[in-house]
Amino acid sequence: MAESRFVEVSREEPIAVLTLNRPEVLNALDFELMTELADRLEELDADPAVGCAVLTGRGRAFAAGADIGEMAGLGVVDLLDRQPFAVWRRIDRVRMPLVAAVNGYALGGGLELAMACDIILAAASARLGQPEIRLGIIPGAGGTQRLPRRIGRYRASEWILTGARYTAQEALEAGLVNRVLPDDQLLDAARELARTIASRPRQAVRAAKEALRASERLPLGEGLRLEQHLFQALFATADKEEGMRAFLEKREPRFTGR
Ligand code: DAK
Repeated sequence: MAESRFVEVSREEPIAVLTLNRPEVLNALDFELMTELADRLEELDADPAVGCAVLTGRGRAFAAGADIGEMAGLGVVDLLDRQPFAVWRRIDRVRMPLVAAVNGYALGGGLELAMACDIILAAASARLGQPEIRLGIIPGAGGTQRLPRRIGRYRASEWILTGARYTAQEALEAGLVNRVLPDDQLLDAARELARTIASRPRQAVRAAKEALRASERLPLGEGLRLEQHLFQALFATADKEEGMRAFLEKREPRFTGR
């Protein structure tokens, strides 16, 4: 795996832990960091030995948003030329599940990155929000679409229109995070959850992720059709045979990912 400046990868098969490592600026997401993150995630996604990844941040932040220093120098032509949105689409296309372990600030693009993951665990001291409005912009990596779908339109309106920061407990009550953990237990809890997911049959896990993510964009009828197709496809896998046979034989299944 290639070396990264800002994204540390710890392979702990069958999982991997990716740590955003730019703590001096609270892991501000500049173009280089985002590109490295997409590169590393794609490499891990293509690796059959890895079934789930944890994403977290070094220091006081998960990520305090896009790099304001970098953004300040950009005009609209730079956005059109550099296509900064493309790297976010690459992260959205990762097929293995991602667990966000939000260890501190998750603001703006940092929260959008957490929301691009499939499950969010938060440390008790974490602070979350979409402060873009204070800078004269709006969320640009999914916040206006994903936040209302996750916490409801009125609550999302308040978060996005005020730019306020919220505690992990408030995020839990809003339904934005799965669990709040004492700070020193966050990473172990995320690892354990990731290991459980990685132990499940790989093709079924991917299919479930695809269907779950589609539920946010497809009308119900189309979503149900997608679910049916994915369900049917799994009947061609060896792991479906093994999973059901193991149940009937009252033994632990031995999945191969095939
Ligand atoms: N960018 C650059 N530097 C940042 C930063 C950021 N987002 N956040 C913090 N830093 C830097 C600070 O400037 C400071 O650097 P030095 O002064 O030491 O050189 C260092 O990190 C420590 O921060 P503070 O001194 O401010 O620490 P405090 O504890 O006092 O405050 C804070 C922590 C998180 C409350 C504060 O740092 C803060 O408010 N940070 C900015 C949060 C913010 O506004 N984030 C939203 C940015 S807008 C897009 C996709 C996504 C986006 C845009 C486009 N496309 C696909 C095109 C997303 C946009 C955003 O996220």
